[in-house]
Amino acid sequence: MESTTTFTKTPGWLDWYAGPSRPRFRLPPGSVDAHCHVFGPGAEFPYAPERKYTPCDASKRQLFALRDHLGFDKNVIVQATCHGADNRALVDALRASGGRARGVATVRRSVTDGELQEMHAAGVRGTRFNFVKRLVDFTPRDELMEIAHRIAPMGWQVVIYFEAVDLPELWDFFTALPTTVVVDHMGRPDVTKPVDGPEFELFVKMMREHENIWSKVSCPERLTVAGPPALNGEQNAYRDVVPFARRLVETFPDRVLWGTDWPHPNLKNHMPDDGLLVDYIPHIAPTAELQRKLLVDNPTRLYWS
Ligand code: 0GY
Repeated sequence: MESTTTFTKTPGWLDWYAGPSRPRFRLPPGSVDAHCHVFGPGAEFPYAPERKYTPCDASKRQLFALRDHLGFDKNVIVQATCHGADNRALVDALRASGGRARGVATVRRSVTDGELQEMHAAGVRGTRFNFVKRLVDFTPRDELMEIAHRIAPMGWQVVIYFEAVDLPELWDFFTALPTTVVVDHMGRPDVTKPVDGPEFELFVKMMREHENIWSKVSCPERLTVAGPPALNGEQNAYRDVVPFARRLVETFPDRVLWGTDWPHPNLKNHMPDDGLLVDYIPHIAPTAELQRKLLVDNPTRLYWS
């Protein structure tokens, strides 16, 4: 049995950036960081035995301090795979947020109605299905669909995380989901391919044909090949990701969300300054109206109404 106090982070794992700059971009009042995590602390909320990585601790107190520093009003905290389906750290953070955080949990078929109701009361509004093979073991689709049908009447959404190459195979499952569906990080496009090439066109087609499907236009630091300004010396941060995110923001302005992804799991090359990540937002949402929809109206409608 693993001691709860001896978690050693995965080799190569970068700690989150403790001194983020203050963004030059002023977030509109009521802005929501709609994708972030809490990790442990492991001594209080042990990491799951089935996890594929061990992160560094990133507590609710540190998350709320970042929220205030960057100028966000609220958070949507997403259950990360290192906590499996043990949502205690997430629920603890939601309860401590004073109504300023909502959550997306991970649940298994064995979850009881009472547990779902308890999570709902704490502020959980969705469940996450992860299809990224390096992060999770396979779960049969019928089990996931059963969960989706149980949470649908509660007004919960399904958040899906997958790689672009897997979309053709997952299409039928995604488009049959009975809830609002939110895609993490634009379905992880390969940004070395053209923004109007067949791979990203398929993603755009899914959003066009299915009005219940939304996308987070987050994680340029995860998708970029060109790198951040500190590495390549360019002014326009994450310039190779901009066309993909901007296309979604301009095509589906009422169905996009943005989040920091703090504390940035599994980054081994560079750890972003979250202040600079906020400064990326006007590159993908160039007008005040698009910014307000992306940061305020859309997440508020989805999570607080
Ligand atoms: C993210 C991305 C990653 C990890 C997880 O739940 C997780 O472990 O989502 C990743 O490794 O790409 O959005 O946090």
